[in-house]
Amino acid sequence: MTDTEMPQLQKLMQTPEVQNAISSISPGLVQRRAFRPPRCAVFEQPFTVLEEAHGYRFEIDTEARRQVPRIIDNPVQVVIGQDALPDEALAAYQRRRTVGIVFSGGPAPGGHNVIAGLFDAVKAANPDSRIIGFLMGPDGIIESEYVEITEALVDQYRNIGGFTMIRTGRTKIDTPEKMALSRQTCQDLGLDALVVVGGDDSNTNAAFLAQEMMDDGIQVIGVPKTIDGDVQVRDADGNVLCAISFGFHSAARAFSQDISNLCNDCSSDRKYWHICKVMGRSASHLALEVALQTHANLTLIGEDLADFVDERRIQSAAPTGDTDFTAYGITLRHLSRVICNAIVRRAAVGKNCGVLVIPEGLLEFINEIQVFIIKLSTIIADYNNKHDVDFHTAFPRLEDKLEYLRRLSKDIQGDTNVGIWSARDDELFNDIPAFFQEGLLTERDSHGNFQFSLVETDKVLMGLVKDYLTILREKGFYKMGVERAYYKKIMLKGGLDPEDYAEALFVAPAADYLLVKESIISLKTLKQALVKAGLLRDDDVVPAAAVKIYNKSVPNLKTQTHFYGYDGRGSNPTRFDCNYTYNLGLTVFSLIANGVTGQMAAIRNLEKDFSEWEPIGIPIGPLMHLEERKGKLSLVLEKSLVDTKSLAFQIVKACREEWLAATPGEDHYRRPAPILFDGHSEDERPLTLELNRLSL
Ligand code: FBP
Repeated sequence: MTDTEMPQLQKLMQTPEVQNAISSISPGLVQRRAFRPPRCAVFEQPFTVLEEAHGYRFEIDTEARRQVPRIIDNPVQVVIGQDALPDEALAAYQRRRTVGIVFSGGPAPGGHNVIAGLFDAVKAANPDSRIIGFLMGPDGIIESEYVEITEALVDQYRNIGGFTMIRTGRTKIDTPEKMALSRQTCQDLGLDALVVVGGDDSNTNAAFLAQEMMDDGIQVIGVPKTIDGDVQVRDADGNVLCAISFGFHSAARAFSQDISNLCNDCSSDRKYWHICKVMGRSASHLALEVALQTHANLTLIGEDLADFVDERRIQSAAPTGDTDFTAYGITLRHLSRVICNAIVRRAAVGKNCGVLVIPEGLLEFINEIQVFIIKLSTIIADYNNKHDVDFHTAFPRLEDKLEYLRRLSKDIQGDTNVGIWSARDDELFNDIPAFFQEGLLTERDSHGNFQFSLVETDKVLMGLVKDYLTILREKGFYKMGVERAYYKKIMLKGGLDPEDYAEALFVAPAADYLLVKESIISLKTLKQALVKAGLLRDDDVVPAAAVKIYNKSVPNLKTQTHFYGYDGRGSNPTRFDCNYTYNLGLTVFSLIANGVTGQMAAIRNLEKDFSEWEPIGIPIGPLMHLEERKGKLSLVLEKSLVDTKSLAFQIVKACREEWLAATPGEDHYRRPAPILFDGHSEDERPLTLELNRLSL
């Protein structure tokens, strides 16, 4: 740019048109910020009280009763709207409060609206009340890092995705020191209540904090967050209290939009299989919703694979009267065969393309891998408990880690974990590719969870798929089907009789898509087939048209891998999540104002119309049970996995064949609308909820 052009550019940049184009305040942002979610009917009244909801039953873990005795007998409570309160109750309701709030774990769309709902309710009850936002997750509580949440701050983030306002972190308040520091911060700030917005681990933390801070008069309330959708609450009789955690719908819709675009792309040029790994650390809820939203050609559901029974193995063991236990549960190899089958069948009808959805937590449902994950988690946790330096610092390189495992298997480590890692484990582990070994040895998160997002599950699986497809191609079982009309055109153009050649070339010469015979796997075998059929002599050259048809039948699998996770986690919330989270914020205040602690705010009837939504408080203590974490049993909230008996799953299963579309003609993709904020094209709620409601 010349010196004379520079001032001109600067002048131009000041014009409203350019300013408008480069402003970070987009029209969509303005619209989102201005939106005020509707309130559940009970919040239309100025006050609320809590009523015990009878008829719910929990099976309480004895360890939970021992560790959180003061909140374990909390009941389920329903929020009821009131026009007026008796004087004493009114004073308690409206008293000046300081409420702290923290985000914990991964972001989930809608988090800002929890703050907005809480802020609006707190300020409506008493404009002098304060809200403190702890920064960077639980670390903010431990280290007393916080901001005061003001109206201007709330207005900046209404209906906006991310946890940007106060950010988040994964630290767990899991030691007496961290608990003491957290308690000190809450006391120093004069908190009346602390709100923990998080998933299973964070709500577990909330329960312990509630127990610990009861004597300080500090109430602790949890909020069910996670895009994974695995925080769902039912009582012991299966009655639904919380159908889904917030953030799930928005993330699923964001993933579905992108995956639907891939369906459009791949059915246009028919040259790629798109391999889409979709977040969801353990449960496959997101993959299931994506399947319903997009009708991708093949969606794997971890929970379904865990139920797999290899009938052939059972039958072959039957005559001996033995049970072949290896028949239960799927292996990686077998799973790769399932994928190959889909690819081969679509290829046979000319579809050298497709969309495969893999849930991030898939490996947890594959027997042989799950065993490795559990064993390695125990070994790493045990090492960390016994040594000053942690496992990953002590053994930074993969070779060092493998050497440690080798020594362990040979009983020369002087460690108590001898026996966990056998010579056979070592042998099997050494058989897998280095990148996968690294993945399985990867650092566990602060809760001791295996970090599935760091493992290239798709790469492991597709490696096996490609190897097996090569074998199938060499054996002549994997071919591209050639369209009959195309075949005819090429042969006639080459001066050959299509009917004569069809008999020699194809398995079923009358079909719409013609499959070249298994024995024809090269130009040499093509010539042999034509000679055998009397169409050529030994010294003839294979006609160009026949070569062209043969080449057309040779498959060439090209894949593109995609990971859908962080993008959806950061997406703007759908209207469902905006409404859900804002009302969760209002519910949190009702629980606080009515003096309870150790409860999780929730909305009952999420699967129904908004007019039927009912804000409730769910006791956290009874939801806790013992699970293996960091090599020992710990109390945590039970994760909800996909129920393979649920209607949503059964419908996906029933549609599998149709969505695979291994038939001539169009695929059956569904095109979900983008996450719109107004208009009527948006789904009212997750399709999973919509369907499961029908079986409730
Ligand atoms: P939360 O359970 O904390 O909401 O997070 C879930 C999740 O989004 C998983 O789907 C994913 O495996 C994980 O977070 C990734 O975590 P990180 O942010 O540590 O990479």
